[in-house]
Amino acid sequence: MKKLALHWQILIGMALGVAWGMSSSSLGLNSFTTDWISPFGTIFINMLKLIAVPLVLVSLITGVSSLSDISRLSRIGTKTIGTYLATTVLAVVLGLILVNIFEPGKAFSPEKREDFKEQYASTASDKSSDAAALEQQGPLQPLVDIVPENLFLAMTSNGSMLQVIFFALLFGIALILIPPDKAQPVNDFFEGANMAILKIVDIIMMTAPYGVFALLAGLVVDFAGDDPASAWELLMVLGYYCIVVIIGLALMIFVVYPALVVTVGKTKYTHFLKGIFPAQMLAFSTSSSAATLPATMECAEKNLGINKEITSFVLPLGATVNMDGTSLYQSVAAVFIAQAYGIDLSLSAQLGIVMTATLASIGSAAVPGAGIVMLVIVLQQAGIPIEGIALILAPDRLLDMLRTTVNITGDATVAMMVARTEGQLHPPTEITVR
Ligand code: DAS
Repeated sequence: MKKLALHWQILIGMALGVAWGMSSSSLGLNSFTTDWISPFGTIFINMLKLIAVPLVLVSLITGVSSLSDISRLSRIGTKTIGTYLATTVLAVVLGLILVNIFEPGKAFSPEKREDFKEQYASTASDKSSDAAALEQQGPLQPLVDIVPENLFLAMTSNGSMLQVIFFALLFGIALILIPPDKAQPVNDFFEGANMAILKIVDIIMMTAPYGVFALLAGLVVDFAGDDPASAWELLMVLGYYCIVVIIGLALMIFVVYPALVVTVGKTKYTHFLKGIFPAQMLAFSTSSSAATLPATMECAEKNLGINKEITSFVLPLGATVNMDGTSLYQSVAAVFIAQAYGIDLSLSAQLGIVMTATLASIGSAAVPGAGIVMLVIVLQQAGIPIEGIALILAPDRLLDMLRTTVNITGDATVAMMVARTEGQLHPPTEITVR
């Protein structure tokens, strides 16, 4: 019998987890669930936390050092990287605006939010007191804190992910600047390490159906206790949270990208959407920008008429470092969790999220579930309890399909913009550009 695709397995694990959690209290299985099922959810979250630092370190070093040929394509390279960064920051800011307007995390009842706060009081209070302490140290302290004094300390669980990212960027740039014959062996090592770590992400994601089942069963039992009715509250609030993310992703697809494709790309958006649609469908079903890359390139060349020398540079780079959907999702998810735990993030903390979510999405691998792994970095940096990931893991797979679709649409948008401004568009075979 054909094996079910991973995301369907995860959705089934999710549904079974909720069903188990909802029936557990009426079957008197709450303590069994807490003692014998929930730990597997904790193991799953610990594996995500385990892989986050090595993933950031290696994928950023590999990503930055692979930009070495950009120095030769400096004009196109600068334009591409600059536009990628601009659309990513725009996506994060859009996410922050939406999550602060709709406040999905505050939809939990006050007593539930108190529960969350008590359950993780130690984590929340340590972190928020750190953040408070940070506030008192002066305006440039967040900048000072980006530079680690000890890389290995930065990589510990109390460390700062931004410090790891800072080192990775520095190391990648250094690799570009040293003689190519000296850099090559190091690049080869990190290429191999990157592949190995992505394989670990694959393995972790293979346990996802079981991890999500255990997490959700435990979450519903913790949340509902002996009152199954309040489990509905959890589902309703999660539904609200998903709607906020989906509104943000839809605004990217139907407002931000059209504005860029029409004004800079000088192309009708209906033509653009029709041209990129096959790749969007593949992104939706695979949840992987990397797996969709060949289709994105073919749609860009054949349907949108973008020359190969643009697509062969802009799209592979975009699939690796440009994840607008992921960065928007991370900013919404981070603030949603903070709201649920009653942590009011100051403006500077939210601006910190802009920086971390942008960098985290650059470091996110183009594989299923990468966005949730990198969310650990955004939470850690903002002092938000990482255990909050359990709250949002449930719908993550569906949201991953949607944000991956936005990710590749963003890549194609930038390719269209760069091609138009470089005069690198040819009349496509199937559809004429008006
Ligand atoms: N699935 C990732 C991608 O391939 C995005 C994510 O996990 O957020 O783009």
